[in-house]
Amino acid sequence: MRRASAVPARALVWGLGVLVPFAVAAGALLAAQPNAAEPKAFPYGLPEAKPDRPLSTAMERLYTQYPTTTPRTNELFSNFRYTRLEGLDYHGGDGTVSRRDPSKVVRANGKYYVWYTKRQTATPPRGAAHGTDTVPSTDWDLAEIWYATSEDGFVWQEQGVAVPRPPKPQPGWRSVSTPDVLVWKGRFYLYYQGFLEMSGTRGDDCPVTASVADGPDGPWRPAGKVVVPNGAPGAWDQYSIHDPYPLVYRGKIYLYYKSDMAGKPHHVRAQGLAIAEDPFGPFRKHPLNPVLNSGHETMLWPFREGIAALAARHGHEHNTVQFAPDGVAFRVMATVSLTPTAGGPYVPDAFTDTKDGRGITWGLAHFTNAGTREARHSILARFDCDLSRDWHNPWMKQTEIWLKPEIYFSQGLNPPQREGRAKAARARPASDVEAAP
Ligand code: AAL
Repeated sequence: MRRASAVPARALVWGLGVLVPFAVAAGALLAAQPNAAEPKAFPYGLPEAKPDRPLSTAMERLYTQYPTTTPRTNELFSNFRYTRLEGLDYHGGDGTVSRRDPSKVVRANGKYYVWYTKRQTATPPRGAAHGTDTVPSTDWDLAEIWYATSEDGFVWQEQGVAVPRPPKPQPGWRSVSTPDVLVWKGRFYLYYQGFLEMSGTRGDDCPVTASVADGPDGPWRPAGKVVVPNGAPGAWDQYSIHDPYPLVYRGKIYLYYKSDMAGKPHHVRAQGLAIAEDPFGPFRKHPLNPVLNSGHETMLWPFREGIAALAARHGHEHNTVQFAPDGVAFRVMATVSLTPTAGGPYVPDAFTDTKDGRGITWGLAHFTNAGTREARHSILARFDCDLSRDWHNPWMKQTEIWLKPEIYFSQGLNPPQREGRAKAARARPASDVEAAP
């Protein structure tokens, strides 16, 4: 081996000049290479199929809980758009006329039909303490069930009373309210709350009764008996059976309903299922009731081989759309906002015993805070949505709703709350940062 001193200086410099930058570059390259042990990052572009790799709880949920990876393509996610109805008069908004809790919309005789609670009283509601035979305690007290029709779903003509209050002691003598419709073997059935006492006396307690007719225009013959009874003493639905909502599913009548299993002051609403082979019962309550742990007024529709539901207003899962492949095991499929209250959707396959539910695109709902505080009453309104497998409107698949600042400020603190927070803010120790280690 020749001694170094023998290596000409230039060759050495040349050698170093090549090797060093190469070594530096190789080092940088190596440093940039993900350390072989480092797992590759989650891929850009959100793959449709669940990647075969360790996933965070949130990404695991994205691929296992929801029907699609984004709300944009989720048939069970939608915005809700609202339209004021034309054709219904509210007596100048003085609180003596109120329409609320619309049924599902049914298409028959070439037009759309809807049934609802109508209160026409000398005064607006005055609370249970002031309720009398003519003064209502609540907005749905001393009420009847009326109906309206429409050619297009926007302009409605009130047709008259469908179910008046029956004589005492029949269920509903105090008030009949919150109807929903079933079509079974060619006949029409209305299910509704039948009050046997003034709402607010103990709670909003009532069972459900029903009426039948050969056509949507009646005449309606009351069952004259309780059809969906309250639960046994101690049961979650012992006091109230509300918002009866029948669908035809698996060859039977699947009637969903709401109950309140805690009462004042906290009220815990949940929804149950009662099944029958005959419209006037007996209805068997599902042993797993309640089948929905959230929501208020019931709103459901056949979807694929199962049943979908909107749970609005109350509970951990309020403002969610849920799906049960068997009509019982509901899971959250989407989070939604500005949801319709007491939604009565137009469900073309509600009574066809479909195994392939197509979904919904519109319906009626109510606003219960119309008028001034002294003249409080409810109005019906139309909602449009895209919870359909046959209709795709990207405009209805936006997760952001830009409401005017005034809407947020209208939900502001009341003066005592603001004063309390200002006082607490001033009372805090002079600084939080000193505390920082
Ligand atoms: C509605 C419904 C039922 C209640 C009352 C009138 O939202 O849940 O009908 O009894 O409120």
